[in-house]
Amino acid sequence: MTALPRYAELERTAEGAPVAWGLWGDEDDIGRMHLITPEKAVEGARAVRKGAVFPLDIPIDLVDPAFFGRGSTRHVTEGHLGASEGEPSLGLDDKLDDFYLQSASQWDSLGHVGCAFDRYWNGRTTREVRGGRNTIDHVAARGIATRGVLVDVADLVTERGGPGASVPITADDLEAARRRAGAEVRSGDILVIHTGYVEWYARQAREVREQQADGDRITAVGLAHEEAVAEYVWDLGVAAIASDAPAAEVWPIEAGPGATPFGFLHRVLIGGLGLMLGELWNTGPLARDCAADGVHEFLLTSAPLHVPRGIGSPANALAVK
Ligand code: UVW
Repeated sequence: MTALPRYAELERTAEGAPVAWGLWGDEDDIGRMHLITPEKAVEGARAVRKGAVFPLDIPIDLVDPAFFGRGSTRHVTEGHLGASEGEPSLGLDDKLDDFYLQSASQWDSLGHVGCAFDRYWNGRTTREVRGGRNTIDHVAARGIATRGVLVDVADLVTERGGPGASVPITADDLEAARRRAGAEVRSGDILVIHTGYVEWYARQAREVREQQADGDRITAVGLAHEEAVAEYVWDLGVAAIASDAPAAEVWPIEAGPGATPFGFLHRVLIGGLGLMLGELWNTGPLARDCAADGVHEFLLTSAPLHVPRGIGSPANALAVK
């Protein structure tokens, strides 16, 4: 395809949000995922050198209580073929009760948050998204295999008060971490950002977890609410970004007229720029390996659940070095 416009060339909504609607045609549902071509899978595979595999999903029930008013997943095992509960049986089945597709390591599809009220990626309405436009099944049908690059900001986050505090990561922080890693980022890569949040969360007592689960009290590290972040990510050329933070962006969001539209970056990144967000990924072991061997690139694969009209999905992601 022809080169993408630079961020500065993008159209703007009346509110000042950059929009890339129509860039991949009016029928597009996946936005920047188009940048992941067969050549990117080959490029990712070339980054595999030692056969080390890093599963990037946290346990499905690690986040408890659930964030943002969602239900907490409960795993239930049942006897198969009519076996009585609790009795020895020939077989077993199981299910996840109250399983929210965004409750653990996840992808936010382009149907998750709109650029403005009732205006989702590519100008779609809420009704159209509920009907299956911009939804995760379009990505699930392709699968994801590309080159991944990890940037590690965990130390600076700790210095600034820790991942469980409202610590913004700026575009300059990301660029400094990229330079430290000596990692070139190329078109169609997925940028994985290690903040330390998930591992910090796993160590917390119930009281802190309850505070993090409360939408009015949660404080969490994430991308800064500033336009420079959107510009940096767009011009970097990545297909998507993922991190171990609960909402990718710093929390709480900023409301009020002066804060629109960058006070809630989901609106700009997902709804305006067509960029899927990975959240709550298990980045710690991968980050430590990258620090140890100095190699920050890898093959990144992810198979979102094929849920027709799905808004999010477990990431089912692997990094292979
Ligand atoms: C919100 O949209 C609040 O968060 P998430 O992206 O985790 O679903």
